[in-house]
Amino acid sequence: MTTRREIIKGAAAVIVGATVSGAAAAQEHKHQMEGMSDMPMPPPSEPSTNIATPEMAAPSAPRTGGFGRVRTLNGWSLPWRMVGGVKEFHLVAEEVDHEFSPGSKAKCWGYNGSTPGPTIEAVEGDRVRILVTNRLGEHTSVHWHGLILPSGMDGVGGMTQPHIRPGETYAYEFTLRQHGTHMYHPHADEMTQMAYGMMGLFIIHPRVREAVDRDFALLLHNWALKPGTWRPDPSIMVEFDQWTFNSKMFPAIEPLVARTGDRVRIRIGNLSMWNHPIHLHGVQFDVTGSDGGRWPRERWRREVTEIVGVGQMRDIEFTAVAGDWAFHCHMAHHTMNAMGHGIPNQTGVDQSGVDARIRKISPGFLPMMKNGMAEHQEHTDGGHQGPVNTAPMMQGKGQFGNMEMGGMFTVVKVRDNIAPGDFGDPGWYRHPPGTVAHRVSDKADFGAPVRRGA
Ligand SMILES: [Cu+2]
Repeated sequence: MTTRREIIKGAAAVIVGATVSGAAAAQEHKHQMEGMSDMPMPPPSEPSTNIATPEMAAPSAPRTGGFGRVRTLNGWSLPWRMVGGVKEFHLVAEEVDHEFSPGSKAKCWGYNGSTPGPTIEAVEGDRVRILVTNRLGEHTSVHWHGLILPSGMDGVGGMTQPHIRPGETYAYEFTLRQHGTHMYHPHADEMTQMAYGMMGLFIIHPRVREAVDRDFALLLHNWALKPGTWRPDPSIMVEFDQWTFNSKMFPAIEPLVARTGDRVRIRIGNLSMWNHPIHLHGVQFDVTGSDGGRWPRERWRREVTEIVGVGQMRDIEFTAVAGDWAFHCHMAHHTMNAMGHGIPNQTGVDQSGVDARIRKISPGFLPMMKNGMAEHQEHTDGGHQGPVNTAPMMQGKGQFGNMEMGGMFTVVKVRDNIAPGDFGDPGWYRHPPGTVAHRVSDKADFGAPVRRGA
């Protein structure tokens, strides 16, 4: 039986330059990736060439690295090392302490200290070996979603392989015979393990580099983290209350930063329990690929919203236009954080007098919704306490006021002066004079609009 110490040593050996702590490793490699994300792909003739840090280049050190070509929002790419001509990765299935956004934390499950797990990046033609160490309390397996491989490497626990029991490490090994955007996730107690956050992206680059300047990737997911609890409920089938890009919800999702004129790709995978119509403001994007790889150009479609079905991948591409552009799921409840869904509708209800009586039973009761729900953000921003460990339903401050968003929402921020490889938040867009919607009257009877029935 492998001891815990041996497992930790094994994991540390492949995560070069990081501590044995998974969370610290994630942080370390996030920083590495920030400097590496725009580095060139290896030339086609040398598909195994790495981007090496100085310690990686030391003669005695194994050849180790990761591409960091893809910017996994709020995430990271898994380093690898060459072992006898095989690109070897090491995933560790384990419990992680996760923060969805400030005010909402949970015990989740993931890989190598994060949910989603690190992105695996490789090149078409690579021979890859993926070690999977199980540090959970129950067995697991990993299914390589969308990859063409031998049946026995497909990761269906009990069917194509024995389950990976707690403490065990299994090796998956196959040659990558395709390129495109793919995923990995357990195929053992799948409902529970995915509900707790076990999933990751598996991106295979073509041998000839694609003309893309910025390459973002994210996984869509949903969670049932009931107010006042610290562990998602895997039994929930429909009534989720947290909606995430890479296990983060607005305002904790990082912006997608690009330079004006950049060709931008966003790779979107869905391992949630709902289909999500993903919408981008400001441009018509091309849908350029799916789980089936990059489509021939004649199959590209111009869209502004693309439904990413459960278990599907979609790649979208566009040429960046200066501005701040909302990027979100178009299911309006999916751009909210935790909220109750079964409450009576109070809009238009005169609650005067009732509030004082309710406060006798429930001190602190605040009547809401008479004129809509926007006041919710004012209340919570003003210090009105909701349930413990529950992110306010709507959040976010823009340069003109409350954004009243949550969940699957972030901003594509395009500026003229962004340096290659710079993904830092540039702040809010400075609109050219005369290009912002503005008030022309504060009288409700202004003008002579045509109104039915008036
Ligand atoms: Cu959605």
